Amino acid sequence: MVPIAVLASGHGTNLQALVDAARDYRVACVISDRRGAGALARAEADGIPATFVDPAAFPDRASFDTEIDRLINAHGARFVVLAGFMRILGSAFVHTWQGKMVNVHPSLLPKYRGLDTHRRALAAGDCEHGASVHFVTDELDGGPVILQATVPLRAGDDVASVAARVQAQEHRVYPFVVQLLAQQRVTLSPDGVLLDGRRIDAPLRVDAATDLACVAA
Ligand code: NHR
Ligand code: GAR
Repeated sequence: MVPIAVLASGHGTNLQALVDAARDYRVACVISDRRGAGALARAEADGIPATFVDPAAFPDRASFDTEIDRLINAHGARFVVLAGFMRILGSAFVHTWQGKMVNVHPSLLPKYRGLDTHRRALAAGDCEHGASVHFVTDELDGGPVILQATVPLRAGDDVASVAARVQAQEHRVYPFVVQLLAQQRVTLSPDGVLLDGRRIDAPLRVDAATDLACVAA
């Protein structure tokens, strides 16, 4: 089983989904930049080493990143999976893990990079929204997208109803993509994202009704 590191700042529902669906990978460690993050408690409950790394304890961002990198390696992790991780990582760290680090972002990228995505999609009157799983590069929320899960936006929706609908899809597709990474079926090349060695021209696209077994069959 391929060891992965999960970086999380929040409740850790994506971490939980990753743990519960693990097959060819295993969560070797959880690292958080927030003391008391739900993700740390969930990890401990599952017997996974969990570490809070206090950004305030480091003189600059680069030395914080170096400590994260040390922990990841100490646990033998081969992939870094950002799951609601809210701290921007510097270019040295990103280059070290290029092609081995992914993020789930709550929008249909390239729409709504950055924060507060659900409010922005609602304010724009979009009828479709969703989540994207992408390789992490220096360009914030700008790395090559592997897969997108779409959800409808409906009259009467608010940020909470949309967040719940998007997160239900995140919990389904993120473990699926991490499984493909662990199997080395999805890789990053200079040409872009490869699936089974062939370049995908556009992100894989699914919705709640899609049978994921058919996506990369
Ligand atoms: N790091 C790099 N280099 N590239 C990416 O694409 C990254 C990244 C680190 C995190 C997740 C991302 C998201 O899914 C992510 C992608 C935090 C911020 C942010 O502004 C932006 C994007 C993401 C995560 N963080 C502030 C900071 O100064 C802090 C904001 C806060 O604490 O509320 O680090 O959306
Ligand atoms: C997820 O919805 C994820 O897409 C989002 O935060 C949530 C984390 O939930 N990520 C970001 O906003 C990154 N900036 P979780 O802690 O329950 O997995």
